[in-house]
Amino acid sequence: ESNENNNVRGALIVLEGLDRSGKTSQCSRMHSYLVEQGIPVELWRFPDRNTCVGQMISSYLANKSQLDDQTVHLLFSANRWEKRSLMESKLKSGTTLIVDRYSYSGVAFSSAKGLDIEWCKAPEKGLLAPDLVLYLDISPEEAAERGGYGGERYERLEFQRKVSQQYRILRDETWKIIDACLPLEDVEKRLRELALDCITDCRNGKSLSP
Ligand code: DGP
Ligand code: NA
Ligand code: NA
Repeated sequence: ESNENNNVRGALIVLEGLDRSGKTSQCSRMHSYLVEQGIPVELWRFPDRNTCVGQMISSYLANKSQLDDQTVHLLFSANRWEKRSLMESKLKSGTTLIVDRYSYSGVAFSSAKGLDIEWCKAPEKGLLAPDLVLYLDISPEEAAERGGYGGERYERLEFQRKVSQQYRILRDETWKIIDACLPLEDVEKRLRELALDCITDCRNGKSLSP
């Protein structure tokens, strides 16, 4: 009843964390749960490897092509920009988006290579701001012990340590930090609660910010 224009919108919910933090499986669990609750929701991820830009990124990550750090940074950003208008229309039409990685990954991974952090942030400006950032917190050492680093370019302990430091610089008081080493079900439950609260706030008229 609080929404006079009937413009109930979906929530933009982002999950971030190191490789092997459990993000991807938690995203899909959250997605299934929200579907069961009858909430209009889609599961997205970045990089989106399905687009032409995404295929360039994928080949770079697989070490099948070489690109300099600035170039690949801008490709990751372009990959988010190419989905921006679809993202906006989904949210405005009431669909909640669960997004596995977003601009924070962009800045954390590239600045971990030594690129200037402000330079890294610049191309992300103007993308839609998330309503909720959920950070799955795990030390690089614990993540590495989980095994199954897939062999992609960034999946090395030394580099993940640097990424972890950059995430620390980026995080602010609005982020929700979840201990990724708790039992899977506890992590899942906490994420659900936070997501449901956020979806409710958005339905009650919290506006979409650039
Ligand atoms: P994923 O598909 O979530 O495993 O991501 C692939 C790898 O790419 C992973 O190591 C994280 C990294 N990554 C994700 N987004 C970005 C980005 O925007 N910029 C950079 N440099 N790396 C990213
Ligand atoms: Na990965
Ligand atoms: Na992942």
